[in-house]
Amino acid sequence: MKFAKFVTAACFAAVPFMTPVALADGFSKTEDAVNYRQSSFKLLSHHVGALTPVVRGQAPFDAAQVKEDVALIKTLSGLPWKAFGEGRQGGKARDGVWSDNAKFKQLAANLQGEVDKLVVAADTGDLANVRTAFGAVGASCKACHDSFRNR
Ligand code: ASC
Repeated sequence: MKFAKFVTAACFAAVPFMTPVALADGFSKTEDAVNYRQSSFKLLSHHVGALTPVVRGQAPFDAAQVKEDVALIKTLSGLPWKAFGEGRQGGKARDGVWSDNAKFKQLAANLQGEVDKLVVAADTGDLANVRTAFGAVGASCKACHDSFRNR
């Protein structure tokens, strides 16, 4: 084997040993997973919070702005879940996230189902529709917090 080829082969052979131990979720440390999910929840809560005064009639209903917030809620509500993998305990997450994982996943899926309905409601441009769908989204946030989030 030529020297250059040998060096190349040796380098590739070393790759598995150089890669930081990463679980299948793509985070190299649990702290990164906790930061990822907390960051996405924070942004999610910002855009949910932006709609709260609108559905309460305390801020004007701007259908285009609502659609923009709802589109972000749709994207953001899909993000945190991959950061709750095996061994990623931390933050305000209760142990139940892992010990009762089927229920946690069901509640996460419920949220995403209600958000899909909110997208449809926002597309109608009708505040009453948005109000109803938004209420269900909020209820699904709360249902999961009540079971799985420490105060
Ligand atoms: C929010 C927010 C939550 C939910 C929840 C709904 O705006 O930050 O966690 O709504 O309070 O019950």
